[in-house]
This record gives sequence, structure tokens and C-alpha cells, in this order.
Amino acid sequence: MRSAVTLCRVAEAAAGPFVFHDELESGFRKAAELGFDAVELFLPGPDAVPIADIKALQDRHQLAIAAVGTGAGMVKHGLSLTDPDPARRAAALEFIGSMIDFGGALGAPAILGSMQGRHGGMVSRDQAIGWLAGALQKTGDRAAAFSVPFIYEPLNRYETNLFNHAASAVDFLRQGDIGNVVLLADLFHMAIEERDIAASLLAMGDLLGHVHWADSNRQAMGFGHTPTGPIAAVLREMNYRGHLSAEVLPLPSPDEAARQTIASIHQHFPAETA
Ligand code: LER
Ligand code: MN
Repeated sequence: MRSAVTLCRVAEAAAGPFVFHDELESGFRKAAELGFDAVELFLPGPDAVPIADIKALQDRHQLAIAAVGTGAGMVKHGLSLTDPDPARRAAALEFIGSMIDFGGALGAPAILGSMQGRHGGMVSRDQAIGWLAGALQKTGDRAAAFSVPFIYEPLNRYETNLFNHAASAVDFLRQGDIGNVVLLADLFHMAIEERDIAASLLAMGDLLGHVHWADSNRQAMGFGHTPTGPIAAVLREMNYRGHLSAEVLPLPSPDEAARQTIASIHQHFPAETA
């Protein structure tokens, strides 16, 4: 289990659930000072920051890249994998592919969150899920070239109507024969949708690949009312080795959100973080 904190440089996501929004140099420095193992990057696109610059920051601050988000494709360009227009779907897949290549060069997986889109209007549920499955087969293959998985994130009902629950996402990946794709457990979305977060994590089994370590109100873990003890216990029982990444609102300030995140990880994983 490794700790990570989010760094966002997407202007359209300035009010989003990311801890540090200032220059990458500052975000890397703060992450390192607070003792994080890694940073998760939310950038405008694959060419926003040269890979060599990111590697230099990693070397200077001794931080891994936990994952890279693809949501800029949605918030900047309005792209989604379930758009009724085939040209827009193709553009969405190409944007995600370029982010897989960008992350891959840094040894990091890419995440599909908001770019999964939703069904409705001209698009039936079966149609949207078929497009999503086809896209995930391709993104899983593309990520495999870098020996990293591709990460699919179920979201709460206000952000998608495709998959809101761990169990249905697990069935979807297993039945669709979708290889090299793992699931992201965002504990904020799960606090809205799941009956029992710990049981749902357990049901993900070896498909659990990444965790957004966020409390019920999307603040740092410990600032809301999610019962963290049973969640940490189940992650230990599963021998979870991925990241706990703080994709949370920068409240009451970015520094305090980051400090609380690290404190909660030390509190719940004393042996792993000793
Ligand atoms: C992205 O990780 C996420 O959790 C979604 O809510 C997109 O905003
Ligand atoms: Mn998330």
C-alpha cells in the first residue's frame, strides 16, 4: 500500500476534487515534504508538460507517478466514449490512448472516469455498454505495451448511469472478457452508492487496482463520516498493494487536506507506513 496525492493543472477543473492546483514543482515538493510515496497527475493533455520535466521532478523529489487522469478530455473537449457521434467516440478513444502512452512513459496507468460518459437520448444502455466494452478492450491492450493496467472507475449516479456499483462493474469486466483493466475504488462515489464499502472492496478481489482515498463529503479521509476502520481492515486482508490516492477537495486548505490524508493513512496502516 502506497500513498499518493493529486496534482491538477487543468484550469476547467479548478474547483474539482484535487489537492494541489499550483505549479507541478510546488506540488511535488509539498508531496515529498509530507512523506507521500507518489503523485497522481491531472493534466490538460499528453503534451502539457514534457515527460523529461516530469522525470526530473520525480528524481529531485523521489516520487512515483501513481496514475494519470484522462478527465481533461471531457472537461476541456467534451469527449466521451459513449457519444452518439462515431467521430467523437473515436476522438475520445484517441485522447485516452495518448494519455495511456504519456502515463506509460512514466510507468503509470491511466484512469477512465468522466470520459466514460452516459447512456440516454439516442443512445440505449446496451449500445453505450457495448461501446465502453470495445473501448476498454483497446485501452487494456494499449496499456499492456507499458506493462501497466488500464484503470476503469465506476462513478456515482450523478456523474454516470453506466456503472455505479463495484459488483456490476466486476461482472461487466469479467463477462466482457476485458483484459488488463482493473477497477478504481473511489471511496467518495462508493459512500453514495454502496451498501457496505468494505464488502464491496472485497468483492472486487484482484480487480481492485487503485483507490481514491476520500471521505463521504469528498474531503480528506477523517474529515467526513465514512467508517474507515473496516475499510482499512479489508484492504489489509486483501493484501492490497496499490495506491491510496487523495482525490479530495482542498479543504480547509490544500496543505491541511494533504496533511490529514497522510495522518489517516498512518493511523489506519501503522505497520505498512512505519
Ligand atoms: C475522477 O477520478 C472522479 O472521481 C470523477 O468524479 C470525475 O470527476
Ligand atoms: Mn475518483
